[in-house]
Amino acid sequence: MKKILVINGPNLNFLGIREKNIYGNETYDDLCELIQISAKKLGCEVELYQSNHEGCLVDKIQQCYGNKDGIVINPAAYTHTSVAILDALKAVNIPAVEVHISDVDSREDFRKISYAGMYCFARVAGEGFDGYVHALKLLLEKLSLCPT
Ligand code: CA2
Repeated sequence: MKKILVINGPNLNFLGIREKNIYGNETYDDLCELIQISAKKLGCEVELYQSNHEGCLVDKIQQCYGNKDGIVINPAAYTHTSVAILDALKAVNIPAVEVHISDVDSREDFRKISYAGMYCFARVAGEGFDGYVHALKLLLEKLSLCPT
């Protein structure tokens, strides 16, 4: 069974509490439940992680080395700033998909740049929570093409 890390960056633990017009009414716990239910249906094992700290996200990505088959990542605001997260993804060198709840390209200009996206083989944006399920499917498809 493929082992996937789903990793979320800063403030996503506030989902469903503020900015509901952009990110919806559902909470981070609801998101985790959706992902785990979908993972079961898709036949993969998912570990979920969220942090507000860049270094913790880097540490968690590094721990994937030799332990995970792929990564689904929403780096949140660090998408647009973090070369450290890009370098960590490059260092572990396993397939990764970038996901965003909102349609980042139709928002402010500063959200158009994505450092993590320079490594990820695919990006899903603007599909709400379902985007995580879409990202998982893309990752599993990719992994089935390159079995280890
Ligand atoms: O659309 C996404 O998933 C984002 O990654 C979310 C980030 C944003 O900086 C990216 O440009 C796009 C922000 C996450 C903040 O989440 C909140 C949730 C509830 C209340 C406040 C913030």
